[in-house]
Amino acid sequence: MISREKHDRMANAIRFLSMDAVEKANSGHPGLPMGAADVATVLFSRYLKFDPKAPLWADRDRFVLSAGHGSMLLYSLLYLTGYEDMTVEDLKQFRQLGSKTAGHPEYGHASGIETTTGPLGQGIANAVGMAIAERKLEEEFGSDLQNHYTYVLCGDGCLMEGISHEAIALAGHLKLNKLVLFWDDNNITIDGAVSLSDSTDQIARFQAVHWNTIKVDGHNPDEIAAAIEAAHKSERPTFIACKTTIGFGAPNKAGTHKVHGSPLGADEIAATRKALNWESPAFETPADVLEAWRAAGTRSADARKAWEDRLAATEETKKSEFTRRFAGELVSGFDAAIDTYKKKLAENPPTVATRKASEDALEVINGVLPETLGGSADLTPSNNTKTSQMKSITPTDFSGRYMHWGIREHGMAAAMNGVALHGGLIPYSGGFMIFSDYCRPSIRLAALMGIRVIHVLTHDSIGVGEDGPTHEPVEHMAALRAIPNLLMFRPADAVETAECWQLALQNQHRPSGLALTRQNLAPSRLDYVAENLSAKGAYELVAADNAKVSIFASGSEVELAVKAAAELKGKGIAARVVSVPCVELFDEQPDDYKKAVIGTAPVKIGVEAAVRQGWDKFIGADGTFIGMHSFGASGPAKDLFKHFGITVEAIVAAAEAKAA
Ligand SMILES: Cc1ncc(C[n+]2csc(CCOP(=O)(O)OP(=O)(O)O)c2C)c(N)n1
Repeated sequence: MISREKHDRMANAIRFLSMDAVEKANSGHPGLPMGAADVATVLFSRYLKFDPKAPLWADRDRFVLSAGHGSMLLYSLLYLTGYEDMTVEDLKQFRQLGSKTAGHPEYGHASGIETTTGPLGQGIANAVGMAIAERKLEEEFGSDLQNHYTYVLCGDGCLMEGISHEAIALAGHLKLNKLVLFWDDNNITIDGAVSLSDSTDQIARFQAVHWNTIKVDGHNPDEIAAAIEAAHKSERPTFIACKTTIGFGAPNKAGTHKVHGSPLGADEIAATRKALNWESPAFETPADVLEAWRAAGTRSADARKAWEDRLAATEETKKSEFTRRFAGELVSGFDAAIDTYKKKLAENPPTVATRKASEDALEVINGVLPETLGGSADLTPSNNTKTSQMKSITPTDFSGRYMHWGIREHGMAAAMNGVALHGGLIPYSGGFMIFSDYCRPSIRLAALMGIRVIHVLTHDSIGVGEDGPTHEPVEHMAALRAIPNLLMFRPADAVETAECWQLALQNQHRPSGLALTRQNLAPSRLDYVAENLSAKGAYELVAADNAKVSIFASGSEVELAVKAAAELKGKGIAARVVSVPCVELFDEQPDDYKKAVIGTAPVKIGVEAAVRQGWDKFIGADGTFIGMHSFGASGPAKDLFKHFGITVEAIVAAAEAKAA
């Protein structure tokens, strides 16, 4: 039992480390760690199941600091509870270049940071994904191996962001009862009082989406503890509104926005020391307090050992499957399954839309990889993401493998990040490519974190047709290609689609997007080739001796390029075709490969039903680009391609004009 006095001193240790680190960095947010220190102390010292000696323990509780600007709260906790890779030195390096203690928590910088937070609201949705993963894996592997809570701490800002609503509505619907959200209800944001911009009744809001709601004094450890215990008994996710004072303890600045985003200053820190009766110098935690915190850090060591014993005693096949899944490794027969499928495609190359080709590839993939968690943002029949193996997940049945995310692209993408971060599952989504804009912040974070989430982005150009310009991506390929570490695939036919899926799955530390067509495409890869030709990002599809013209194209425009090359040949102009399924992978090839692919033909033409941006690396500034220069339009797809001049004739004419 932790006495009130001890609790207060433990919480104050967080407050002072946070104040001191922000002061030293002369940058950061002391207000949240000071205000939320009591909530965090109760959670970490009494309830959170974690072991700093085994930070990746698959059955640990997850803690997400959604209000990432309060990062010093998390760093203080990691240091105090005894994570070996978080030292006082690290705290002193807060916000410095190359330090683990970045301005906002960054996944991978130090153990115990479960996700990258900072963009408000993302952490809530990540946590929903983690809770989904836990529930799904408990269903699959049993509660002996998976049975943990997901806790998340958010502020007013997280709750104002729209993504929070997408996430909590889904969590309430799915009855994710092992999800507990603490709201640091301090009434303050950057501009001042919350009342400047919001008057939401948050309790009513959470009740409306079927959460269990509890209100506590966020500085009263007994009330906080009682709320957590009530949450553990709930059949729904629990929202704990914790009334707190931002910057708690600072005599002159607490309760004001002045403590939100700037150091307290030496005078105010000295006054806080006095007010909280804290005598230790900066960055020093009194021995008895550190000891209490270290004891909190060893609380779950026995539970972890017991879990390891249970895993060791698990039947061999199940055990190795569980271990493989959490290591993120694919089954050994995965590549062989794709290879067999490629052989089958070569026997009878299909004319299909790549969204359909993706479904066919997924039929093979989902047959061999039980860890895929498919889904769609309410576009299942259009995205073709649900294969025969996939039963829908429902609030009462998590034995399925298919998520109906609802019309919530942003929440979906962020929750998928949470699923991937949790481990044990590979999430892939479905959505219209145009609405990648709606989930771009989460795709960006997946890329920043280096996690494997896969976005199936169908209806990838004016090929959408009648739905018109609101639904026709134009700048999206370029915009997505601009995100570092994201692999954007735009396959040209069924074989490339299978290859791109293979690459997306093999890349354990990168997210991927697959841009897929609505309209049918003629096959461009007619012969079986064992090698994954898409792996180099771009390759010569049609060769020509002494080529005068090189045509570079991706996706649906490869078919046009191939036809144009054949016509040019008939006219005595030698033209080669390069298929470009993934610009990022091409960029990573050695220079001599890139040179060979770009070739020496004097005329270079790029074809993609999208904006030119990015294509100059293939065709040069003086190359010809056949693509989009404006928004699309509504009409049958074939009329649109003609209207916007993306045709075989246009390619041939451009080549003739320049090759002459
Ligand atoms: C999506 C997003 N928009 C804006 C910001 C910048 N920002 C950081 S903290 C903050 C205010 C948050 O207020 P609150 O959640 O109440 O935090 P507190 O003031 O209690 O620390 C803002 C606007 C951000 N990090 N993310």
